Amino acid sequence: MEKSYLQIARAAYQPKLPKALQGAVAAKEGKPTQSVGNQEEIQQLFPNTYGMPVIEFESGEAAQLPAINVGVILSGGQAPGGHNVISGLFDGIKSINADSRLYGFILGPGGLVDHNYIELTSDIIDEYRNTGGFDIIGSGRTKLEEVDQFEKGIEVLRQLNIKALVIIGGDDSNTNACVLAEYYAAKNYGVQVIGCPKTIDGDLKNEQIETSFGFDTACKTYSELIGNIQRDCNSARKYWHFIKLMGRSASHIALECALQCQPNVCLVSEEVEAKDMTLDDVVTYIAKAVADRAADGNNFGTVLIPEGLIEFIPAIKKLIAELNDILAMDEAAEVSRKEQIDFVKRHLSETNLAIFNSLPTSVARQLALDRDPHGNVQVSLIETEKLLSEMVADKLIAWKREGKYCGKFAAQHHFFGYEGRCAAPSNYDADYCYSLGFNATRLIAAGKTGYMSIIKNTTAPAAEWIAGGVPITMMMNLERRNGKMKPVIRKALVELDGAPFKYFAANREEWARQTRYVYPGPIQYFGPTEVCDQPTMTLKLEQNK
Ligand code: FBP
Repeated sequence: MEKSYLQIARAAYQPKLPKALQGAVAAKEGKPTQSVGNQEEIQQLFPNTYGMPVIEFESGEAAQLPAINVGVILSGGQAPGGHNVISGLFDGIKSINADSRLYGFILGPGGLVDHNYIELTSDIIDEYRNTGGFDIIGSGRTKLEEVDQFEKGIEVLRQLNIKALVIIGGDDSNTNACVLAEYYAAKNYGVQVIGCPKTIDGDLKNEQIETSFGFDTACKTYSELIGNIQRDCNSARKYWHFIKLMGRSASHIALECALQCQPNVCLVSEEVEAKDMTLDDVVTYIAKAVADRAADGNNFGTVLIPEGLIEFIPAIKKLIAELNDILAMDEAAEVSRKEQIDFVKRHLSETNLAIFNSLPTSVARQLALDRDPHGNVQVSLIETEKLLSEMVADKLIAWKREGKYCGKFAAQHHFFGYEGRCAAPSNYDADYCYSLGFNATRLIAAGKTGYMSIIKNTTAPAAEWIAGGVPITMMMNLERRNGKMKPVIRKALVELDGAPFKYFAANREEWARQTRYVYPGPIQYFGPTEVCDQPTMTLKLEQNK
């Protein structure tokens, strides 16, 4: 494989570990835990893995442990740092016993079911240390939820003498990890299942999980690009840039990029929902910012749009909920793709049908078409940035006629998502991911199953990070998915009373009218620590640092 100079230099980087993981560990167990919601139901569904304590590792006494074979799966969307989780796992099991082996299942959970795997040897691992991407074994979105799949899985796990499986994924994949852990525990199959918190979306976080890995690098990559656009925009002074940012439902990425770049407008879906805004309210809000700047002679600006916005406009949210139920009906499976729109229209209630018909055809189509395997609308396929800029343009024409606006409006559109998911991990993600993987092997050695690997206190230097595990059931509640109530990890949305949003809200009027752009520049891997090792603004504000 040919490599860039940065790749070669970066391969030699040794990620940092928390002090507690630098030698032998002892597990300190907390009190029994409860799920965040629907406690009785979750306990009934997970009798073997419910109520376990939170674990924190401390330095312990060295012991001779037997070799252990571990399997690893990358699940869902790519996130920077996945390769470091795997190299942390590899180094972790080798430090337990040099004869331990690591197997990677190819292209996500499907690899386990189809018995598609490779052994990850040191030659392979060394090629991928500190690199972005998931290409070492590939990823996939197959949903592990059927007994047949679990049984197919155990066949290959037994064949390879694998005693523990590590699933690196987001909220949905870790929910499945928990279901699998429970199943194998109930059957006494002797295979532990451990999760690792991954997703650029930043929505897998709670009191125990500070952040999901990849969020840091992805936001820094998008912020570099937004900063570059802002320089261009402030140089040419003739365009409004409408920038949609990945992140699925939650607006964490858009908010973090706004904190880093100080754009003129940033929409936060959670606020749109809380204020019960209509699509027209959102358009008016942006058009007002455009008109105000035009009054000062500034016919340029930037608008950040979270990709899930459309789902949070209350009327559209209700429409999507009904569409989900319609698409989950048995008859829906019989309908051809061509007939799908007519099928949903026949079943929609009068109010939702009116909203559906009022949407631009491309948006309506996307909302009515297939869901991903976890039942989510594929929001990355909806061109909200174009929809909004067209509606803003129409409103400005009307305002011009009424004498309320006098300016020029020309828009450019961007969607940043895939550009950041495989970036070379920042120092933060390189260290965090390596620690998550290494730590997972300590949970395995401690005999745990149904836990997620956690690393906390990450705004402090890495040596002071706290390592441990959280029972996955602790993060669960029941939610409606594909027309049925299911146990799932509660998604963390932007909290409107949280410090990151409050900071943004306190400054946004000034950022809207004035030109207060910040240009973060590219991620730096070598150089002064204040340039290379900054955590996200979200994390710093959340932790009051
Ligand atoms: P995960 O939740 O699996 O980490 O995926 C994150 C994500 O990048 C979302 O932000 C985005 O909506 C989605 O994946 C895109 O999915 P796909 O990769 O299938 O196009």
